[in-house]
Amino acid sequence: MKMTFRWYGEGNDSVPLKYIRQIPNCSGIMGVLDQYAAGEVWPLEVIQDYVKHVNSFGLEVEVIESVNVHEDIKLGLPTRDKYIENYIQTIKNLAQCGIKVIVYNFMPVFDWLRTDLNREIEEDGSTSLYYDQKELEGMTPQMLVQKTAETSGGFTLPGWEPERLAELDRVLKLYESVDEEKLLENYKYFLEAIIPTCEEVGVRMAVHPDDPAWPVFGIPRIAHSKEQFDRIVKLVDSPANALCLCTGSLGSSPDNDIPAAIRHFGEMDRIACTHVRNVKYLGEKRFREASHLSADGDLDMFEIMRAIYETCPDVYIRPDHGRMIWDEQARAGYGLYDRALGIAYLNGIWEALEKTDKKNK
Ligand SMILES: [Mn+2]
Repeated sequence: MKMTFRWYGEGNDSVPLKYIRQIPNCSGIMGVLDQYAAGEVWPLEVIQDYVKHVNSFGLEVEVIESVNVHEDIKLGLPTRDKYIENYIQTIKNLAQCGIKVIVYNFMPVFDWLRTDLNREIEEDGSTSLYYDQKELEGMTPQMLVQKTAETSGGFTLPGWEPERLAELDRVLKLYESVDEEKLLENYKYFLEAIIPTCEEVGVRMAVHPDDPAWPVFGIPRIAHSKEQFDRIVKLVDSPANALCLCTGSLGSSPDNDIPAAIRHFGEMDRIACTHVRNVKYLGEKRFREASHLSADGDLDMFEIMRAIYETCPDVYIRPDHGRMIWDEQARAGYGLYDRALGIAYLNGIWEALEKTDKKNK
């Protein structure tokens, strides 16, 4: 496995690359260039400079996240072909700079959603991201957008790009005529167009699960269960059509057995990268994010790491989110301290797996 850390770019992240390099076993970052709106081409020279800069700190960039899919592609509008062409050009440019995996999602309108970004955990006074379906039902999408922006501490949030949300009313209206089957059909069209290029240039597409793992605001969502991912990997049958298995997103629903899902798709060679974190269930469709420790949440991190170790040991891993601890000021979920603790813990599990494995041979 390759342990990595998400980084938002110079001037856009509270965590310097130098600190990331100092986390034990962390060999690279999962990067993002969020100055480009969905549908725009990421220029080759800009990616080259970015990779060179990260490399100069002794870190690799082999995974890029949030190459966002334009809504017109998800909606299946006639204008989609132009945006798909741009997407293909971005794939080629990224591949030329040594990128091996592109993380994206096919969630309409909204990416991940929370009803509170800074929920205090009573036991220890730390804060974490929190979701309550009942609270969400009392809000319009516009209200949630406003609340998220107001409580983000001035940091940009992935999936909450201003240009995407400025169009909220218009786009929500367009989705009234798109159901799950139609969305899947549009998804297939997109994958059929891009996967041949991915195969040619050696890039794997890694789709991120819906978060939370159920539909919200009546908008269709098609990527939050093992059954749905089985359909997705079959849309185009290629190792380049793969998953970013995010344990916390899929795990927001207790119906999903995460170690079993890892084993299933790991054995099929369809997991290109993983986000590993824990969640704590607080009730029906109500949860908060927890520290990585199994005992602090409801996911069994040992079984998760064992499933990775046994079925896709070469995968890229990053701690997904962390709590905000020790009074750190950072982008919600993306502070240094708790994510670094998460890596140390996951490293420990991995070492135990490796050493017991050798003993048993
Ligand atoms: Mn994730």
